[in-house]
Amino acid sequence: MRIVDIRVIVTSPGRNYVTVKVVTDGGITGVGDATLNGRELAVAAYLTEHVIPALIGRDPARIEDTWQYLYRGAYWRRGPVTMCAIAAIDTALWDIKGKVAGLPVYQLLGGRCRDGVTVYGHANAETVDGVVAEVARHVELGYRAVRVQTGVPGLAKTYGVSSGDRPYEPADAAVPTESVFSARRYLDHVPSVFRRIRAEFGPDLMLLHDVHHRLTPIEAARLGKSLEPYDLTWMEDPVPAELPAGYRLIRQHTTTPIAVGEVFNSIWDAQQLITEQLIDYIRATVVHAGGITHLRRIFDLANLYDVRSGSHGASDLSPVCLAAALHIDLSIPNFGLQEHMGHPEPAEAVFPHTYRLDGGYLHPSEEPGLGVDIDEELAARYPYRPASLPVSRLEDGTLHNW
Ligand code: KDG
Ligand code: MG
Repeated sequence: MRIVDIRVIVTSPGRNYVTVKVVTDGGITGVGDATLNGRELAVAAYLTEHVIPALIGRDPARIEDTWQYLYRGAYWRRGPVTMCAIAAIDTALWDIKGKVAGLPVYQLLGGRCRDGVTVYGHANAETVDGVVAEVARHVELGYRAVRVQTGVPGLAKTYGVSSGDRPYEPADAAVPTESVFSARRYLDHVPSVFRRIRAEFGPDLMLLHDVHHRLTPIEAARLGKSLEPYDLTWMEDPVPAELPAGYRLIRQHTTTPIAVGEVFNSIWDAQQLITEQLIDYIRATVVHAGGITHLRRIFDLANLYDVRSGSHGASDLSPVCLAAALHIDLSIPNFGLQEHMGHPEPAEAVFPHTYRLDGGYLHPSEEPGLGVDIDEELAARYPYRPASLPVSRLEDGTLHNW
């Protein structure tokens, strides 16, 4: 079997997505997600100019060798653009292998380790009353775990909170918009939100919160400590992860579990946090961390150190990525939680899929391969629209982490 064509499909059914379709001489095709929010065309160009020409004529069955060829074989390696491109090709090759074998990908990965994939949904609102209603809506839908984000008094816009009644979408303009953050206002407010939510919903519901890299280590330690009475499942990305020592400091002060890694691209980004047991959940996922092949490697390392998976699953990770993530989630021993934000309605149609949500569980497709595709004709009706992630400043105008 040979690869005869690889198409890069850029489409915007409600938001931008980049998808590769690998075509083989026998007619079997595979898909992979290559979306890097706000930097989509950089990945598309890397694929078109540097990756695809080298892959035509290769045997699609050689997944590991192709991964090594694209990673080790490139002198300029790692980084989000490169790793998204590798991820997309790798995912598509697993899809092809499943179709050739006549098996869903999770069977190729060792088979089922659980009955379903526990997911967490997103409850967000500007006010505490509003977010209570949103959590109630998720509980009604069957979710067993909910991420809670609210506005902060005194700040015009807060990460994770929708504007109006549209689903939350941070990539909101062609040129980055700006918002203002204050650690003092944020730290004063967040514990009161979780006090209320825990009181309203009792002890069973798993609660999560995303700090989105906004705090310093000592501020994060204070937040973790103040949230302990409300028994969070995790506090996410409390500080940027360039400096793992920051997590050592947070750990010395709080037992609130920590989840990190949605921006990680490789096992090397996660190695120290995992091997020093500085985190509880590793949030790397298929599209940003080198595909199914490499993510399995990260989760295997995590398993040795009692760190569980908690894969990123925001709406900018396409249904192709989610489909692939579910096959991994089902088949690894150390699964923790899977994020489930859902996708814009037109995207659900552009990416026909057979994974399904049942109560608080997602179930991967039972079809051979990943069980997801891209309708290229429909995709062509949604042309790319430039959209950037915002930037964040402190109240005095200093540029901060978004
Ligand atoms: O593209 C960036 C988003 O995927 C990210 O901001 C979402 O932090 C996020 C999350 O936890 O879903
Ligand atoms: Mg996050």
